[in-house]
Amino acid sequence: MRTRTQVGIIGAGPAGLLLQHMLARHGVDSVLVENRSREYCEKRQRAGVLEHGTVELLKEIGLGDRMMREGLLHSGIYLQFAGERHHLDFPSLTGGRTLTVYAQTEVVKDAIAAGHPIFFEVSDTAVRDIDTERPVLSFTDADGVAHEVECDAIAGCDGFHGVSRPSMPSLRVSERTYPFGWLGILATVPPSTDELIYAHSPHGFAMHSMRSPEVSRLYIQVDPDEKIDDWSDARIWEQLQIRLGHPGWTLNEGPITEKGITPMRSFVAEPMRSGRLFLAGDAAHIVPPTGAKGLNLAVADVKVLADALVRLLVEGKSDLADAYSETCLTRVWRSTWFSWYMTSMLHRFPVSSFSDPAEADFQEHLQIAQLRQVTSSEAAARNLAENYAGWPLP
Ligand code: RFL
Ligand code: PHB
Repeated sequence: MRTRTQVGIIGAGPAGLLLQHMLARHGVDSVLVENRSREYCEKRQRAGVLEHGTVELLKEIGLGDRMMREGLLHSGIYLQFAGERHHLDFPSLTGGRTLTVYAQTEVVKDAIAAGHPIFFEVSDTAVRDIDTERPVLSFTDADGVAHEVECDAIAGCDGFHGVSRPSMPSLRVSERTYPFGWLGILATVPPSTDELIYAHSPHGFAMHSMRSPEVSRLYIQVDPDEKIDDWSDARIWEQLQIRLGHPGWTLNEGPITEKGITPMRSFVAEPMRSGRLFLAGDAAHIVPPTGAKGLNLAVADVKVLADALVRLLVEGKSDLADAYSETCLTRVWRSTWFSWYMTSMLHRFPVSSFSDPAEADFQEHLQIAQLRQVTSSEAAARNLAENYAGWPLP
């Protein structure tokens, strides 16, 4: 079946869904294809922290009502190390910027509920003719019908394992793989803390986040090749108690409803555009989760892309589309730096990751020195807070 739309979008993650919604508000029509089911997309557990700018954007585009009712407003984080726990107050350090804890999966649900055209459970997604003004998005729908959609532009919002990035003719890739992963759990137990806790400990990093007044989200650093089956619930709680433990504070335990291991890597592909194919979100870049930047970066990309496509397709001007890659990459590299900084400061690097064991000791001392700086110097704290709370959206 041959059809036509203005923008073909691949991927029903936050990037693709929010792009579709922003385009629709400007009268630009689109078709979105997703290879998973709607139920899978709405259940997948991922990020949880929305930057100030992301929250403002969701409100502006009419997707903020439930977030404003159910999201948890946060004014900072705790940093814990060497038996100390310090609070960083973001509003006073950043001139009023706050964070909202509202799960990515809820943002996805809200955007799908907006009701724009989405084909779930597609297969054989492919793009061609991206160097022409009529690129084609092809796929087979859930009923087995083959589609060819002629577009003015295609947005590759299909995550790290999608088909868009491999369709780009030439890319420069920068990459770092960290020698650890994160084991994350969801537990039915009220959070034991008012703000997120990032803990550096001799046993490895741990973090306490949350999803609601009834549900906690917690993470521990593990070896990247660990198997989740080797981690019983009791073993996970034991490590969380050791790593997050603090005098006078209790970590409440509860039933674990979900657990999984995510490897930690940084990845940036440049440029983010070739002809009429534009990459956005995880399709173009991955950051380790320590800085809570992945989702927010995907949102920033599609804000820039929506503006560029409206300008191109409604006003007939290509200036913003031509600048798309460069505009996004400035922020991408800033987030990549911040995610590296948080990751390097907070994790325990295995001795095997150094050529000389004395270097492991050296690294550990540098980390503590850096944490002391961030928790005692207002200038250092402000640097962390400004980056964590996020920069205004373009
Ligand atoms: P997504 O969310 O990965 O969405 C991409 C969508 O594209 C679909 N897709 C295809 N559809 C059609 N045809 C194809 N050939 C396709 N190939 C793929 C996929 O099914 C999917 O629905 O990318 P997007 O929209 O760019 O959003 C980015 C964020 O999801 C991501 O940056 C963060 O969630 C990263 N991330 C985390 N970030 C945090 O800040 N904190 C976290 O705790 C956190 N946990 C995570 C994460 C990423 C994970 N991934 C990608 C493995 C945990 C995991 C498991
Ligand atoms: C989460 O709530 O899942 C979360 C929060 C902060 C991070 C990473 C993940 O840095």
